[in-house]
Amino acid sequence: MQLADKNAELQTKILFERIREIPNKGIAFGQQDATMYGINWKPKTATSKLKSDIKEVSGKMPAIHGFDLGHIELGASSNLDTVSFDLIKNHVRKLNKKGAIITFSWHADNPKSMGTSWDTTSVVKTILKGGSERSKYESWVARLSTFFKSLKTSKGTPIPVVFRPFHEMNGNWFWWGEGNCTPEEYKELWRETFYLLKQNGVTNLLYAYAPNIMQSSEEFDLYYPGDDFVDILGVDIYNYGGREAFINNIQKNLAILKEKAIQKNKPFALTETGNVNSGSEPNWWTKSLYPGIENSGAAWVLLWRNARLDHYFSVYSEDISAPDFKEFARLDELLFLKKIRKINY
Ligand code: BMA
Repeated sequence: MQLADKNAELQTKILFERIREIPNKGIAFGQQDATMYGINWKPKTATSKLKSDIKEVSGKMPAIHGFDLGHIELGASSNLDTVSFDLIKNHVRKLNKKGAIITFSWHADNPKSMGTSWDTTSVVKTILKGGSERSKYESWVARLSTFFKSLKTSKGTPIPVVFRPFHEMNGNWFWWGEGNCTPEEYKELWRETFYLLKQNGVTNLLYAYAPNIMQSSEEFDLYYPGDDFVDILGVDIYNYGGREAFINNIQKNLAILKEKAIQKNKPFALTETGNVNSGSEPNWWTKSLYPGIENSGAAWVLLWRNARLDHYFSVYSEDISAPDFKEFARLDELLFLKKIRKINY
């Protein structure tokens, strides 16, 4: 099986094979920023032992760890959520050593207006080859590349990671999203960014393409940059429409991904999810999330971040869903760090 990056490091190829093996064992559990902060805590120092709300509740560390690179493009020292990039690197190194799998999203600012990712000022065309903001965009990808190349073990071996840029493109909220550029421009943005990363010597990435909830399999194809530019298929789904709709959406969307994944011979994952009504659904884990992902063939499920009490998507020790999470985490199908480590690490 060829990766999108034909010059990928051996470590990158091994990571891909590990990911492909996961569905034969179960589904890996992940969270965004799991070790960076949680409800009412932050790591004290860079040398503190890794902590996570998930572990506090269940005794188990997530297997998949997501981080965001928004503002790396600006040369900033911390990301859009004020998480330090040095601390991210430190945790990536520690987590990689424990056998965890790392995935990065990129909430990049709008290169034209310099507003946030959610600033939908028309911009994609201007950063493609020949566009007025091209040189700025190239300098942004250069900074991104420097970051990826700096991910190394203490012995200097490259740390392979998943990169999931320009996500939820079938929604209209990001500058790279639906209505803010054409599907052709989107695909070109993806491919040109891929080539820039390669030109800059980045060889430790698996590329993940992840729309938001899809109504049809055509919606997946509309923005898909092509089999030669993607390694992992994903989808982001939250429970805005209530329990039944959430379960149906996950089942339907993972079935779409599974069909594509078989055709393309690539793994797939629920790359973002979370309870938007956290704090009010005691049995969300076993009665909402699990029925959606059970036996789906997905490699992982990644819960979004536990930022603060009015913005958290999973569970913490005092949470109403904590007892249910313990039950969920005990299911044989759910794979946490120790089990993932055993998969060819
Ligand atoms: C979003 C929210 C934002 C955050 C962004 C990147 O979905 O959680 O608060 O800035 O992700 O982490």
